[in-house]
Amino acid sequence: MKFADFIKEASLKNRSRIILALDLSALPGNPLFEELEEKAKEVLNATAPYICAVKINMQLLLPLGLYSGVKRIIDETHSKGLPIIMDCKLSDVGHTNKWAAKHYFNAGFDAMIVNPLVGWSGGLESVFEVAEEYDGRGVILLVYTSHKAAPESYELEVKDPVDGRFKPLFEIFARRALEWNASGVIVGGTYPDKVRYIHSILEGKVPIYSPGIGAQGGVIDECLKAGSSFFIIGRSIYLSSNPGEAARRFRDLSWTINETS
Ligand code: NUP
Repeated sequence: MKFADFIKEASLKNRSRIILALDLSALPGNPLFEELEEKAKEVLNATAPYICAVKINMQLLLPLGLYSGVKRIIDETHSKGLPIIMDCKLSDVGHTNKWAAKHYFNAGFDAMIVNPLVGWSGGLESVFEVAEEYDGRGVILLVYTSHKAAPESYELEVKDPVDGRFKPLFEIFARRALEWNASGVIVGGTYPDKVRYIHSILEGKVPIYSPGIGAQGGVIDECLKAGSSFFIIGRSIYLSSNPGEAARRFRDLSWTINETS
């Protein structure tokens, strides 16, 4: 099943727009290091009925390894009928990107997050090609990050090669999502005004994924009204004394309207 359909189906089934950022981590020597996979699976099991996808980042990939612990987490996620996204923010040259995409998709990831800064030709073109070869896996573009310094880079005024006018960098990135037929864009939930503006550029054709909810200060309701389709949440769930209950609460907040866009 294509990624876009997979996440939509999981979202409707669990009535949730919450993507679990499964970011537990530990260094060797820390007792958690040996139990990392088990603890990650515990959080996954507790939250699975209330989420529509899982997202993996370097916190688990580096200690567990792609074809060992992470592969088992991918399989466990799929066994619950949920898609899983690799948050690698890829931004290298084409042949390197191509191998990264092949490995992530071969291991079973349904989508990956990439950085549009590197551009199309000799950059991300190869990733979109590999995603198609793997029967429509997803490619999600990082358009406006959630952290404090985001405006310092994403609002840099740059000359648009299409019309020669100066625009903030994130506007060019949003347009690339449309041109490249991306499966989604990341826009920080800490900037609901940017979610609204980017939603208007995308005309509802590309779903907005918003990290930064909870621990970073973003609020679901504001982003939902501004146009976010999905909410990526990590610490406010996995550091909670009851991750299942925390996920359920966020799920209820995320599902105040009935259809995924
Ligand atoms: O702009 C971004 N902000 C962000 O927090 C883009 C991201 N991919 N993330 C990731 O989302 C971050 O690396 C982490 O994996 C997750 C948010 O986690 P938390 O702040 O909810 O714990």
